Amino acid sequence: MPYKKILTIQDVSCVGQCSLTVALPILSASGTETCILPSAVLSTHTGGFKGYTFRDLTEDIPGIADHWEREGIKFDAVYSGYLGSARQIEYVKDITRRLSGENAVSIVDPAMADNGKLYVGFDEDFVQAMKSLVFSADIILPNITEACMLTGTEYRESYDKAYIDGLLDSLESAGASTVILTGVSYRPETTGVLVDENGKRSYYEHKKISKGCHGTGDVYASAFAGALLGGRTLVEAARIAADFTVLCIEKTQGDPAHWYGVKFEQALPDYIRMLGL
Ligand code: PXL
Repeated sequence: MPYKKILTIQDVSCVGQCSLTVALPILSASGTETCILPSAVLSTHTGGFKGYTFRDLTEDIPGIADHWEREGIKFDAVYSGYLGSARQIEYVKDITRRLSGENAVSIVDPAMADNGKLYVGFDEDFVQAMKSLVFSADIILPNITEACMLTGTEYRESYDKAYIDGLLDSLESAGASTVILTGVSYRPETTGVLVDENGKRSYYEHKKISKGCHGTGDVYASAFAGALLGGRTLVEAARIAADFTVLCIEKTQGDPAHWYGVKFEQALPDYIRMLGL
């Protein structure tokens, strides 16, 4: 099994099971050396808690990157998630350019919106800045809302295959190469993921348990990145990540007190088994 080194750049939400507190354990469990660059520290995520703290770490990023460059550190993958500002987006592009090793892959989860709405704190300028990162990446993992915002497509609650094909066409014409479009649901009882590899499309349909669980986008993207770096194909990695995410939701449903995230820790042994480790 390959031993790859990934850098993941996203915030630390101390409580809430998203971003780095999800990415680091999942990527490590995949057998991948996981380096982190925290873009901000929040007391909790912004999706439902009130009065959270936010410490912006943008100022620290250039010095950290310069140090890594002086040390000759290179990564096999750079994976970014939730970012706090347009300036951070520029830094992610710069780091990807300077610190990617040979054949490195850049993975961008444009974590900024869901269910037709931007997350708290984001605006249209941020969406514009995110476009430059997304359309220069090797692999992107938007949900339908994010794909709409990145392409100026009208968001629809219900849609058909033609709408999704049009969305993927728009992403491709804007410069996307490989797209993993999450949360594509053609039937009420199922959802799925559409993998578009330079126009070659395949759909993996799976059980839909509940709508819009917090942090599942981060769980999905991290499990996907770990499987990919562990040597799985794009389609295999997309399926493993979907099966793992469903399991995480199943382990959480039925516990209304746990509304803020999923109990992914309890499914990590299954993830490791899915990877054949
Ligand atoms: O899961 C995405 C995410 C990451 N980080 C923070 C968030 C969110 C979603 O709301 O608020 C701080």
